[in-house]
Amino acid sequence: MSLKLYYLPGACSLASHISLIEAGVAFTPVAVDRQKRTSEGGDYLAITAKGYVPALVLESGEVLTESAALLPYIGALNPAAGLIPAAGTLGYFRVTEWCAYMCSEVHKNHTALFKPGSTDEQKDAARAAVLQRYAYIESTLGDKPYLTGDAFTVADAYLYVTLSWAGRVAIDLTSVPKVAALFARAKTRASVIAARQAEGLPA
Ligand SMILES: N[C@@H](CCC(=O)N[C@@H](CS)C(=O)NCC(=O)O)C(=O)O
Repeated sequence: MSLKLYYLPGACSLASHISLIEAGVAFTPVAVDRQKRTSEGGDYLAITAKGYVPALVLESGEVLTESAALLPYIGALNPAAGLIPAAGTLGYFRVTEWCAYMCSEVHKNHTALFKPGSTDEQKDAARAAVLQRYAYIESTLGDKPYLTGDAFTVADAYLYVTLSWAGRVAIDLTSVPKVAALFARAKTRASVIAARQAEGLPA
């Protein structure tokens, strides 16, 4: 059995989708809808009782969830792709540090922006919190094209995805030009273009 990625088009699972393509490993993408039905006609809750994407079914049949774990796992599938340094090195933990930051600080601060019924005050507070996290990233980038240097890592895939939501949730990236440049750079990667196409997203 090859790897299987369960995704919701354009959601955080897009980072795993991009990373699997970057890693060059064989996998099958399976869409999940808001009613928790899979494009294979199954019940997504039977794959993971968590109900949310992403979930990666491994060759053993075990299921791995949580982007902060999944992305380093995918990166480690093919060390030659350079998506994460060797496990146990400081470089490895730098990338996992960024994955954790992306998940708990950037991604989760979007919640009010996507939740039906959020008030304007809640949305404004969420935008300010996300922009404050992007400002931190801006302050660390220097001349680096990506978060940790020249290499596009799994953490950059996650950052690309949250940045791809910015227009939709009215987050203005003008004050973070290096972050906006990273987004523009990531957008042109073959993996990003292919994953978006596979998920039926606009180019
Ligand atoms: N802690 C999870 C959160 C994943 C998550 O928030 N997934 C969202 C999409 S970005 C989702 O599946 N939402 C649909 C739902 O919860 O029903 C992770 O980091 O992977």
